[in-house]
Amino acid sequence: MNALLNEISARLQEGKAKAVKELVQKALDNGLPVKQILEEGLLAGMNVIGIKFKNNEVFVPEVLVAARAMNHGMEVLKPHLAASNVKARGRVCLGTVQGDLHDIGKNLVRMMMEGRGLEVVDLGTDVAPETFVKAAMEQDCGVIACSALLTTTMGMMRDVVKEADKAGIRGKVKIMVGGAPVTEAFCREIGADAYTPDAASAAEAAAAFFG
Ligand code: B1M
Repeated sequence: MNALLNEISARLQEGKAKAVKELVQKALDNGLPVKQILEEGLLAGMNVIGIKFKNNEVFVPEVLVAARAMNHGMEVLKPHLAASNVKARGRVCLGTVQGDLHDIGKNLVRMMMEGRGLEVVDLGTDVAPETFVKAAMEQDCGVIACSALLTTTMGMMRDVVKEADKAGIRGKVKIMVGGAPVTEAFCREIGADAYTPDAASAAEAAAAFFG
């Protein structure tokens, strides 16, 4: 692989935002294809962070600085993406369920998903079931991803599934659930499509839904 791309990936993993930004610019100046810089530089680095996070080799602060470095690199790359016809791998509508204001885990899920090349429509916290479904329909999302941290709010996920059923979108929109009190058994009980225990697995599962 190109040494410059390796360097982007390595600096990103170290969370060196300024260096990543400069290296991405250098790669563009050297005429490297935008898609290659994205996939073999930025996304490759985030992928390593995702794997290490899942294996408890790095923790939340390292993920946050790596994601910040990726965003800096993306700032440079973004204007060139549209021009070179590089499209997101899929679009996910993400939020913390109604009544719940916890967003640290949800934000990690977003970073990992973006690190996998997915576009994320972040609805924030305290998101009503109808809002998830409306946003998914209006913004053509293939996945609705719900986070909950409270035993008192995780039940809202059942309503998201019901709303999606009612709107007749279950054939084309997958529903993913996660957060500390959520389990695989709960996911099956409410008829959601996937439960994942952490942000990296959530990104992996969402990417798999898009093939
Ligand atoms: Co709250 N809180 N909190 N809190 N809080 C917990 C969750 C709690 C376990 C603390 C405790 O009592 N030991 C408890 C819940 C008990 C329960 O229901 N079983 C609790 C409570 C009770 C409350 C309040 C009700 C307290 C009160 O006011 N009496 C209140 C509720 C407010 C509300 O939401 N309506 C409340 C408020 C708050 C703060 C605002 C102060 C703050 C949130 C700040 C914020 O998020 N911006 C807060 C915090 C920080 C916590 C703790 C300390 C940390 C949560 C966290 O961010 N963890 C938490 C106790 C604890 O966990 N030690 C606690 C780190 C984060 C990375 O983990 O979000 O689990 P987590 O995400 C993980 C996975 O769960 C997964 O990926 C991440 C890791 O990769 N994941 C997904 C998350 N979403 C996913 C979605 C997926 C897949 C994976 O697919 C879609």
